[in-house]
Amino acid sequence: MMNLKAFSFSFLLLLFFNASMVETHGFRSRKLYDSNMLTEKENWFDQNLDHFSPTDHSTFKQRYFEYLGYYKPPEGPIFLLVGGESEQIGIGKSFYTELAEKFGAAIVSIEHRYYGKSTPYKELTTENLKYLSSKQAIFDLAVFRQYYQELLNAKYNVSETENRWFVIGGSYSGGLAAYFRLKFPHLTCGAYASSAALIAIYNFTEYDQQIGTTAGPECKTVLQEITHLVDEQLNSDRQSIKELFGASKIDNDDDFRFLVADAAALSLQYGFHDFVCDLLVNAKKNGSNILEAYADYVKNVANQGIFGVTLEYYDRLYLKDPTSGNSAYRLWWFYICSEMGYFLVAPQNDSIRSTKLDERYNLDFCKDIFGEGVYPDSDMANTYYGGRKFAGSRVIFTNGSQDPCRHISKQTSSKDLPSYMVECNGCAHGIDVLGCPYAPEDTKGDVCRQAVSEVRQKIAQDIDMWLSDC
Ligand SMILES: *[C@@H]1O[C@H](CO)[C@@H](O)[C@H](O)[C@H]1NC(C)=O
Ligand SMILES: *[C@@H]1O[C@H](CO)[C@@H](O)[C@H](O)[C@H]1NC(C)=O
Ligand SMILES: *[C@@H]1O[C@H](CO)[C@@H](O)[C@H](O)[C@H]1NC(C)=O
Ligand SMILES: *[C@@H]1O[C@H](CO)[C@@H](O)[C@H](O)[C@H]1NC(C)=O
Ligand SMILES: CC(=O)N[C@H]1CO[C@H](CO)[C@@H](O)[C@@H]1O
Repeated sequence: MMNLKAFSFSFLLLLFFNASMVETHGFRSRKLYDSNMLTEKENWFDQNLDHFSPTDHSTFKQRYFEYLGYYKPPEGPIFLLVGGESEQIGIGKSFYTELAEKFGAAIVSIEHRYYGKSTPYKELTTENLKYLSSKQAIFDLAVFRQYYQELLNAKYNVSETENRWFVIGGSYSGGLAAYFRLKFPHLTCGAYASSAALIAIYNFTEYDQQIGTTAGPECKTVLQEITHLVDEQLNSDRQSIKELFGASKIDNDDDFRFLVADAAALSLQYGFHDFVCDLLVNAKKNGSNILEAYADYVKNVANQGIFGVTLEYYDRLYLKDPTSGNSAYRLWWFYICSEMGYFLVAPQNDSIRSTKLDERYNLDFCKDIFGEGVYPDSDMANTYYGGRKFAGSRVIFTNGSQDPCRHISKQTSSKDLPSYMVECNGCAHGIDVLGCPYAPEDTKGDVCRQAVSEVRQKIAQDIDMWLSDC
């Protein structure tokens, strides 16, 4: 959701992707084809609610899935797929599970605390959200790792055995995988962090700038024109412009502005440049109404939740409600608002989004939803995890050349912390895991598929090297 948010894939996207990209972890895909599921059988264990309290020993039920079909007991490695900002419904086939098959690994996948069924509270009041943080989440992984190791030992009648663990995630959960390796290096042999949200940034202006670069000058100009037209019409007739976009229920005008900006950004973040830009550039060239063309696009994207988010994701009145239907949105915003920032503010110069989407907008949004005193401390997050000076080891980072979130991932590459750039038109968020946004027979996708395949080989080599030396 950060707009990272958008780590999401839902049904329609599958039309564009080949089957192997139907994938969950970290990228918030929720709707999977059953045939691609390796398991949907739930398992539960008791997790500590607060890892940092000396006196409170309450627990909650945390959900996980396991798949042992590829496992070569008793020495095969264990791949821990880290749950991110969505509910987990099982383990689906993906590049991650291909790797597990290659290495004879057991696969375990754990749902993130508070999301899906792993929630300690029914009502997500701000008070009840106090145990939702990345710190608690990585301690969850540590506790689970010990628990599951014993469970597996019992299952195979071995004792005192320690399998080689490897943690894997993408986007937000890619960041968690890297943080886990950083804080608990003795519990893993390494981590693979795809398009990871690693560095906290308060004013995340690079996001809008990268969207502009990815869109290209022609499309960017049309997007800016749309922003301008929307701003004008909000001043003259705010109801009818919202109606045009099918978004009458978003009362706050700036929330609406955010929706207008984000709907285009989502396509670009996921490599679907043509999906939005061809439409707009054509409409502009043939003299049709660009606002109407774009409004139709936004309705399509937001009503159907094509990128995993619907109108409610932008609507503070909805988000405010601690019992609202889609709790994942509220949970994600709490993380943004209380910890990391990633405020998608308009850059000072040449922005695509409305300049009204500034720091103040974001702070008010957080305050309206969660109450006074909830605001992020990005500096503190970077102090805790390292930020640009991330000092972990044996973490593989990847980033897509067109992904706006690459700017919060690892900036440099070194032997112990390799960072691979997957470079092509369409190489965007999670590209190495999700695969190319082209149909298999589309020759336009050849460059992309080649780039993905090369990086995947490097990833497998690194994992091989670290597992054999662990
Ligand atoms: C472990 O031991 C139990 C009891 O001795 C036995 O029933 C089971 O088949 C064994 N499992 C494996 C995987 O060897
Ligand atoms: C964020 O941007 C605002 C201007 O929009 C500026 O006043 C503020 O100092 C910036 N904050 C940080 C932490 O960079
Ligand atoms: C102009 O382009 C838009 C977007 O591609 C298309 O939907 C529309 O039919 C075109 N109109 C004309 C008159 O060609
Ligand atoms: C503002 O953006 C334009 C277009 O990208 C660029 O040409 C110009 O140099 C920028 N100005 C500043 C002050 O950064
Ligand atoms: C922001 C960014 O692009 N980060 C890195 C992505 O990966 C390449 C290749 O290692 C790096 O050079 C980039 O700095």
